[in-house]
Amino acid sequence: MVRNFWSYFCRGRRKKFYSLLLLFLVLLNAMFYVSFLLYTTIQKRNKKAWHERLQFDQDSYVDNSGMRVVVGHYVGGNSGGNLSDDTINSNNYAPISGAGEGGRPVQLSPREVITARELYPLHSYNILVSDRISINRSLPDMRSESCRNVQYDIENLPTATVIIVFHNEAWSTLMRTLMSVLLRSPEVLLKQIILVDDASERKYLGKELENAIVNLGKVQILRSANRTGLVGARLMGARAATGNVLVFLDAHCEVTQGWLEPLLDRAGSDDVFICPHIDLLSDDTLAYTKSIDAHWGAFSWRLHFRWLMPSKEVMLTKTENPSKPYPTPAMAGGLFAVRKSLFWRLGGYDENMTIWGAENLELSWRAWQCGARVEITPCSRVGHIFRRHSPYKYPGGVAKVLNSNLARAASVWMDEWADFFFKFNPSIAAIRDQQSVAARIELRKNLQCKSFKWYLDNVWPQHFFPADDRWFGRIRNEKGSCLGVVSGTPGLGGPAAGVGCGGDLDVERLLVYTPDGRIMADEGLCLQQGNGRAVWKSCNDSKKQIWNQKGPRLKTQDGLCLTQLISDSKDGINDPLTAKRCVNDNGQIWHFERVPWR
Ligand code: UD2
Ligand code: MN
Repeated sequence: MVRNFWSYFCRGRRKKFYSLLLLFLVLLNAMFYVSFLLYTTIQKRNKKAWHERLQFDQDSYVDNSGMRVVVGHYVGGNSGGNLSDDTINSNNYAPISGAGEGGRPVQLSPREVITARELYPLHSYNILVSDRISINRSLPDMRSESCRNVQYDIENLPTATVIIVFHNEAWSTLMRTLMSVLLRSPEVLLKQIILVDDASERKYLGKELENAIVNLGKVQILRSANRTGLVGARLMGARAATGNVLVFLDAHCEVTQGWLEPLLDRAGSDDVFICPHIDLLSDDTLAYTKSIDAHWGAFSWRLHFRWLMPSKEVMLTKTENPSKPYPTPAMAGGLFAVRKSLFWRLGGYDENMTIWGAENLELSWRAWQCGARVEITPCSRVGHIFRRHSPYKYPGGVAKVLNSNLARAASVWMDEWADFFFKFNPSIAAIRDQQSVAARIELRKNLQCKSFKWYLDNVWPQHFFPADDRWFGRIRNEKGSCLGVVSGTPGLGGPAAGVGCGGDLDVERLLVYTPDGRIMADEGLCLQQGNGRAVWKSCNDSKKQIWNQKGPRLKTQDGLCLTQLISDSKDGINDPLTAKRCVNDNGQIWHFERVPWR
């Protein structure tokens, strides 16, 4: 047949030629097909938002608003693993021309990746990559069009003292932070830069650092004799500041064009702690990526800082006036500007907070409750390396350090909600009495600060904490299991299921039920009617998050009943939940078991 086919067209040499041609065409076609496949895969990958393209470990995740949320942060005590003293103490900064310019990622060869992995615990970011990028690298202008159009009266802005505290920071990241400030701040506005060394042990941060900054003018180093922590170090810097406005930065940041003016413009008003919009410097490639426009800061029941979607009102002002600073319930803590007089008038920092943690919440509550504000300006863009673990030691242990700081902040500022926090965190309650907070309570009294209730009602009415006008407890199904979040990653939500009920202190099983019918869990998750199963989703205004209590049933807006299905799982937990036509079924009967929250 095939033979006949060929002989129909041609014979001999011609036949050979045509067979080759056909083969060639088939090959060409295959090549096109493969390239097409490759192209579409790459396209598909690139179509995904940047944050979906990144892969994180269990300790961090990207939440609904696209912000990287660091969860397992409190892992201290890893100061380099088995690395030699030589490695730990040497400065291997060796920039390669063009590497990382324009904020682009730096890729390593497979062999280098192995070395980079070994060195990673030293700083909890890729030091090999950082050492290749010039400390003067260029960055794109990250501002929106409307921010670029704002005109500042530079001559009349207050001056800045930039304070950068560090403990065992890498040379290249510290210097890049410093140089980015020097390169991108108007000369007249930058009064001084103070580096505060919190008792670093690394050799290169000694004389070598001093030599490096000696000719930079404006830059000075203060050194703390003992490891005090970031609060002590920042206070040291603040005491030495001669500028009108204090601007704090972590030691692994890069500021972009126009970063300083909007901060000083707003800080001039003397009633606000103003934060830049924090972008992301990848801990792996050091690429500079924008973080999502719509975010503000808050915290979970355990008082872990979280980025969340801002309120509806804020979203509206953001659309109407994208260059306007907007309020945030809490600040991340590391990057902010404040008029020096306001900083001291409101009591600086709680000096008894050591090493790391909780000072950002304490400062945010103090600011709001004592008559000032905390805001984010979208026009100041600063990149920061968010890390999964703390690379440095916590003298006395991470838990003790962090818990003491949290206990201090909660006891002074949270009123009834401090009782809630301590009740469900007994290990922190146990050290509550060891904190001497009399001076801070005195400060609160002298400043005539408002209550935590006022703060929740006015600054963060969207909060997911229990309150007197909300029901709090366990919601148990007639079939035995309880409503609860099963996802291993806090804040991520996912399909809802009936889970084991646990005891009264089992905070994962405890829920808030609001008067308007929202079932809220910790981390700002609300039970939502999904397409099939019910799901845990970030609380929002959707009607699908409203569950009306009708007798023992929970009904959706369209009259369906929240139903506990029974799957074949033997332990009786993780049985799917859904909204179904209401029938005579025990899976639709829910018992509200109140648990006192304080
Ligand atoms: C965030 C804040 C950080 C601080 C912290 C809570 C941002 C971007 N970062 O965690 O500023 O508010 O939450 O406490 O908002 N350091 C010392 N001495 C120490 C420990 C740390 O000087 O004993 C320095 C450290 O070198 C760094 C800065 O303090 O420059 C912040 O520490 P971090 O980067 O480990 O904190 P981060 O960003 O995870
Ligand atoms: Mn940091």
